[in-house]
Amino acid sequence: MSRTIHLMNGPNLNLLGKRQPDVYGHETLDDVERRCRAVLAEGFDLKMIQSNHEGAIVDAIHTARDEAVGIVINPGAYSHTSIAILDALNTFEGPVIEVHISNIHKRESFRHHSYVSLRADGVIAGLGIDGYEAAVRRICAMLPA
Ligand code: CA2
Repeated sequence: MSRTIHLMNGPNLNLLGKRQPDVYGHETLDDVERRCRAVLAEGFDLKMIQSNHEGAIVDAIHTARDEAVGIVINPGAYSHTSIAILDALNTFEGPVIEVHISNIHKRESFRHHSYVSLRADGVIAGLGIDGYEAAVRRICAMLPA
């Protein structure tokens, strides 16, 4: 039976590839899913989740407690505000990698701090959507057969 990695995206990331290409590029969340599936190690599967709602992301993390072996998460703007998402991730036992498409440290100061980073085993920022692929590869490597 395959082991499932949950790839979660927070608010406004459904617009990826459709607005602000100067900041977030031209590729869509469907492209992210296709590229991440292509780098999955043998025996792993991927489930994509996107929500614009904080509570729905908390619920998705609770579901991941039963279904997922690892989480890749771009919490979007909730990275900088959400203790609820941090608390939920603290109940998850597997590896967690936080991804930001843009380099949050080169942007406004309110983006420099992420609550989620307090839990993340790794943080990737500024690699565009390549960062998601790197995170999926890393989670597979952290969970050998
Ligand atoms: O760089 C990232 O991945 C962010 O998590 C993206 C968030 C932002 O609030 C974080 O500070 C950094 C915003 C996501 C907005 O996504 C859009 C995508 C395309 C068009 C418009 C918004």
